[in-house]
Amino acid sequence: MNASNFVESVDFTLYLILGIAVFFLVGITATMIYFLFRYRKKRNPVATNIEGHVGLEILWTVIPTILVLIMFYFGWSGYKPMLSPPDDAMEIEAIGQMWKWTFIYPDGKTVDSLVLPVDKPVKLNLKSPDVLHSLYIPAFRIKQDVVPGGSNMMWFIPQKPGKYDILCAEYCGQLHSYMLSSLTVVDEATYQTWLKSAPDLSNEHPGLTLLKKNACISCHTLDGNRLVGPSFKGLMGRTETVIVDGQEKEITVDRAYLIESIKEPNAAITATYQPGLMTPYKDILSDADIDQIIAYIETLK
Ligand code: HEC
Ligand SMILES: [Cu+2]
Repeated sequence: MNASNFVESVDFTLYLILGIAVFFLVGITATMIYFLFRYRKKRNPVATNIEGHVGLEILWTVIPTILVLIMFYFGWSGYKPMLSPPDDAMEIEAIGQMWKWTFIYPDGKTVDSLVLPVDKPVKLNLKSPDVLHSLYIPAFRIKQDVVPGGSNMMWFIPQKPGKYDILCAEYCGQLHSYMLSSLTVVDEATYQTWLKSAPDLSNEHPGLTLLKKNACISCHTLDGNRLVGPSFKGLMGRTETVIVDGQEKEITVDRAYLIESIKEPNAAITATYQPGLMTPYKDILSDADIDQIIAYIETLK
């Protein structure tokens, strides 16, 4: 059994095109080598001026046209079903953001790697709050751009239990490679158990949960190390240089500054860091969420 319902048609088309390409590579190379010997100077001392050959020209126009149309036929008939998900497909939001995938199930369960039941059609609604990403599941032979402001989707039927890679196939900045995730296909019963199991967050600070959920920690560390953005460790109360409208300014990090930095990161750019990388979270995080995050940052002394 194939990993997904699209493996067969995509692989067939690939091998068909590869087969035709190899056939011509070998055929043309062999003919060239044969001509090299057959028409070398010793055997063919006077060059022949060939004016053209209507029959041959028709032949090498018609045959490649037919071959290209055959490739198109299989390419198109394999691609077309990818555009029409069945009505009973389970719909999951798939959010690609710098640099993390987030999947939201119909019941609100939010995870960073997919678990799906075998033999059930699934439709992923692809969203990006920042830049262009591309959701790619190589084993399933599917890939689709995730366009900010757009509403692309992809669908498939997982057919074989197992664990498969999910990648971002569109270079989306420094930590693009962090967008490696996974898709685990399990039987229905295991899936139902998994769906009901809530991750144990009892000991986790709600602010930390938010930092994880919103992928803040793909750019900010909690341990003092510099990543794409400044570390959250010891951030509250720190004196730092920020750039406001091109002017350097010394500030002491306080609540108001943190709120502004999260809502409007480009209002004041922390010196030595790149502007424009962090998404403004003013429409993404509620004030209560931001309160939790700041409360957590305060604990990182
Ligand atoms: C794509 C990378 C990226 C993500 C994701 C990101 N940030 Fe940032 N952040 C930056 C960069 C780069 C800076 C420094 C430049 C600036 O001030 O805008 C920064 C600055 C900050 C600052 C100011 C730090 C200082 O030392 O002045 C805070 C606070 C902050 N981010 C919080 C967050 C929170 C909270 C989230 C998640 C909701 C988040 N960031 C997500 C890249 C990111
Ligand atoms: Cu990406």
